[in-house]
Amino acid sequence: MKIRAVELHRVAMPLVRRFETSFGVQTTRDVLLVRVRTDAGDGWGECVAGAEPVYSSEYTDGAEHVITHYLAPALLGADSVTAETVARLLSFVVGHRMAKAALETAVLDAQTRAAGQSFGEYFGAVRDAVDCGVSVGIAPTIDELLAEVGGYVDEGYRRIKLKIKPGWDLEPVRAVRGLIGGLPLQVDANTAYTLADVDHLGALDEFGLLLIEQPFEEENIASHVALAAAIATPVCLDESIHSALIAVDAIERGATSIVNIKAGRVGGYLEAVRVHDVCAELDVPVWCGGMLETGIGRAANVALAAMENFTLPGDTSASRRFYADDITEPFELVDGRLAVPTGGGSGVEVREELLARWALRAPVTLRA
Ligand code: SMG
Ligand code: MG
Repeated sequence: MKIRAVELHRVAMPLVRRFETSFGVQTTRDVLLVRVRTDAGDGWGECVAGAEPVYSSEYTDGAEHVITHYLAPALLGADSVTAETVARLLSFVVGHRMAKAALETAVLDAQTRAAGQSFGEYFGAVRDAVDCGVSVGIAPTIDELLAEVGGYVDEGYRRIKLKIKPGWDLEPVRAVRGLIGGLPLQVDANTAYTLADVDHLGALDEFGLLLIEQPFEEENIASHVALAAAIATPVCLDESIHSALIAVDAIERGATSIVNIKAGRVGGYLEAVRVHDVCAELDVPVWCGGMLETGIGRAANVALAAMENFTLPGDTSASRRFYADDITEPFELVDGRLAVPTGGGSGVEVREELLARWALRAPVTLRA
């Protein structure tokens, strides 16, 4: 395909409720959406970077800058681009995986739409609906936490994930376990602990958690190896896993026995599929992480999560978990599952009137 233009949209999406993690509180999502216009049709991609570099080194303004000045010009200057060649064309830029992923996804969307192939078919999906979990933020009080979790249980979610940090861990986990009985439960620390906390984290063993996600900083594989050897709860890496190569290394070193896959974090859905594949070869189950995606990113995540080795429920919640209205048709939970879109490409359509209404500024169009 020839890429004729890359269009950058910035929209502000209000969250239906505050989302607190160990690194801060979010009340809106400032999102960068990318549309590629090609000779075979258009495609959309979503950049999952946050507004500030507090979760990952990437952030929305930085992603927009690197796309504008480096990544988009490389694609616009190429005679022919396919989803399979995007990573190589962009490899001269170090890192910036979330920015690269947004572009690769847009190209993949255009390409598969033109071919009448769904993302699920392209990825090799084996199911037509995926089991869904929900990620629950740190709440002001235990009572408020229980009210929120109770609502999600009533909606039918098949797994609860609690955000934890020092001072908000054993007590909320005990309370939620009491509320939900045997429903699968896991925790995510977003790097808030250190190796000095190993004994404390071992106290989580009594709650029969599916896993503890990323307790230590992303570069610190060694501390995760030590924790995994010391506690019964399986350790699962999120922030640390930037590629299939790193996943294999972390697994072989004993740092992680379950892997959270986020396409943005690994540079795109093609690498996400490779992470899935290497984990399957090593008998390591995977699940699909979430980055508060709009319907654009959610559609792709649900298709990815339909692959065989995604055996644990993902952070693939319904649109309404974060947004009163979605930028595409909303994803709705049916019996604790989301249906995998079947239309060409991502299978969802961007609602242009909402794009205009929520725009932070006029779209920027980059041409060769
Ligand atoms: O999309 O449901 C979702 C959010 C899931 O908790 C979630 N994501 O570390 O796994 C994680 C966090 C990162 C998002 S906050 C920037
Ligand atoms: Mg996480």
